Amino acid sequence: MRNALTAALLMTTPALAQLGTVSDANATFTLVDVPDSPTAYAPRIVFSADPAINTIAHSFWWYYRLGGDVSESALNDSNGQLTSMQFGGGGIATLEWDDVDNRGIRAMYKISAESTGPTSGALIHTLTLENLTAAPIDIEAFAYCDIDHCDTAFGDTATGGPDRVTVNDASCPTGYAEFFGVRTSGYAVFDYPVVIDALVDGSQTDLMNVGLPFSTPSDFTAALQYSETALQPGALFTAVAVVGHNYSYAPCPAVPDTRSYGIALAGALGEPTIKTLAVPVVGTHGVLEIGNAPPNGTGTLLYGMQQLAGDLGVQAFGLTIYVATNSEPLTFDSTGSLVIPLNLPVVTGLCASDFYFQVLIQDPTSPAQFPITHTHAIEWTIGS
Ligand SMILES: [Ca+2]
Ligand SMILES: [Ca+2]
Ligand SMILES: [Ca+2]
Repeated sequence: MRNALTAALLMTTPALAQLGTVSDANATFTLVDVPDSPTAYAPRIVFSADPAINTIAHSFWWYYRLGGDVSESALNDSNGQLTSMQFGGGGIATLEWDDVDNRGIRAMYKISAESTGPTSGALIHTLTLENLTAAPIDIEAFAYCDIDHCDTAFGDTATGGPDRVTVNDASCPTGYAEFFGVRTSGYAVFDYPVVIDALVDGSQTDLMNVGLPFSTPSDFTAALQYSETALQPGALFTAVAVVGHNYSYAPCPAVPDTRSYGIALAGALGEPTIKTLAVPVVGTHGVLEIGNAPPNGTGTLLYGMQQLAGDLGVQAFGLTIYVATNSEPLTFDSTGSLVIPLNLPVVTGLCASDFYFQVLIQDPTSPAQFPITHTHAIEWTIGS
């Protein structure tokens, strides 16, 4: 149910390829392989942002476990289930699964290589899962990363926790690597292959904040865990993992918030509704849900960083408009609803910004001078 705004914010990329490379100035990411089964090891990747050091990351991948599963599974391409793989401009690669392992979840994995300076950068790994089933589901997601700092599997040490791990190698003392997760529920750090073996061993594994400091120089690997309880049908779950090279990711200090204001205008169906399904957290999708609109009808999303006349709105022709200044057309489904996921990228100036939303709806039963009803308005404060 993507509309034009959503498509634009999700940032689609045109080129199709099997496996490939994306880059943003000095930050380069290459995906070498994709797991061919749910119990496969993580694939090889190449990531570097410092021209003097070839690579800092040897492999990275996502694993998942749904409520009731006895073990974790790798996102994988068995039976050709990887629907699309795109390596596009702007340092963005996207992989999509319409239905992961026929489990009733759609997955989008976006990798964004971002330069943060001549010898520094980040890989932003964003995994978004959508519940396609008719019932709530519990999700555990795992970001696994094998960092080989200084392009050597040996010699690495690490400190930090619980959501941030810093990796050093005495053979290149001026550089460092970082593995960070947004809103994680656990971590594990061990010499290869302890962590990856736990993710593919056929039994249930939860990461109990173990392995730091990682003091004996050796082959660093780590995983971060993300937990979601009762993800509702049609709702999205997002996990973000950042691999930094001479770059330390700073999470947004603002607290995400959402509030309703203004007054809806009802037609014969009663008031059309707008509500927040997922709060606006940087690195995830904030999600709006529109309801009680005419089945298969059309409307317009008003959005922007400005309110009109504050919470009072501007009244004209029997309508009250609360939001300036952008608009996008919407089409509602057969139940008169629409879910709108809005992508909130990590490395942007979105932190602590306020956004405002309202929906106008084509409805000949409107009491206004135009055949239009409208929702009340929503304000988001974007945080972390
Ligand atoms: Ca090393
Ligand atoms: Ca396991
Ligand atoms: Ca390693």
